[in-house]
Amino acid sequence: MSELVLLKLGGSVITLKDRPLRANMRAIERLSTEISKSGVKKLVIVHGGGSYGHPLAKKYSLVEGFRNASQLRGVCETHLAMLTLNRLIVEALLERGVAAAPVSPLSCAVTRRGRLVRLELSPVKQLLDLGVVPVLFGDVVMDEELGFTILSGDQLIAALSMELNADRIVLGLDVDGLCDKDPKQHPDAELIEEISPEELERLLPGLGGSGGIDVTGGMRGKMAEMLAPAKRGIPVFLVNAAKPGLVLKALRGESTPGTLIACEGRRSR
Ligand code: IP8
Repeated sequence: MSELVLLKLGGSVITLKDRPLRANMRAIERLSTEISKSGVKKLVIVHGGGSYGHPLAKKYSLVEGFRNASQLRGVCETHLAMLTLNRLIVEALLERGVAAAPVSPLSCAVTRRGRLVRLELSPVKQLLDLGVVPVLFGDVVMDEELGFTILSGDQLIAALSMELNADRIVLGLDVDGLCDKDPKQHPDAELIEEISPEELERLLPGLGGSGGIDVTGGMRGKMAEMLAPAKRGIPVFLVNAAKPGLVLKALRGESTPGTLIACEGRRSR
């Protein structure tokens, strides 16, 4: 049986974060080439929102849920912007011979107070069985209590990894991995090469939260989402996707600079 790998493409890598609705096509094309060369047979991709999702989600206060009808346009605009970014990624993959299909979380996920309570995964499973790469994304979703909210790609990939019994998660970020302190505030922060989920939990309060346009929690939010899969024995590898070749190596399971979150005994890269 081929191993199942889940890959997150961070929004800050695939978009130009300070320029609303601008994709980083050079990065998308390079990463699509790396994915096509990786030889991974069973792959699910989840991408972030970057400058397509976050500025609109912030403008219309979508995380907080329904307050007034003027936000409804924002729900639609945000989803449409995410579909546009998703299409650019899927097209780049198809051009490189990767059979990839868009899967929209708005149509298969429901949250309650921001946490996933339902996820219809039969289409994703069937795509995988056929050898197609489902490409999902952080999205605006319907919420049972709030009306709507933003589901981060990180919460989604964590849930997918557990529902699909993934063998590992690769998180492609715009930084080298996890540092022992917030590197934006502490220039002496050092990269952590390996960490257990229990040690990570202890570090969480000191990690950087949301900054700039990010509405979904920054590094602290990201790491909090990774605790559950890591505790279940799914290794999570953080790698700098802005540096050419590292995602390719991580997908192949080759040794590469980054941070591995894994229980003792699962610490092979
Ligand atoms: O970039 C958020 O997903 P993330 C998506 O993975 C939107 O946090 C629509 C802001």
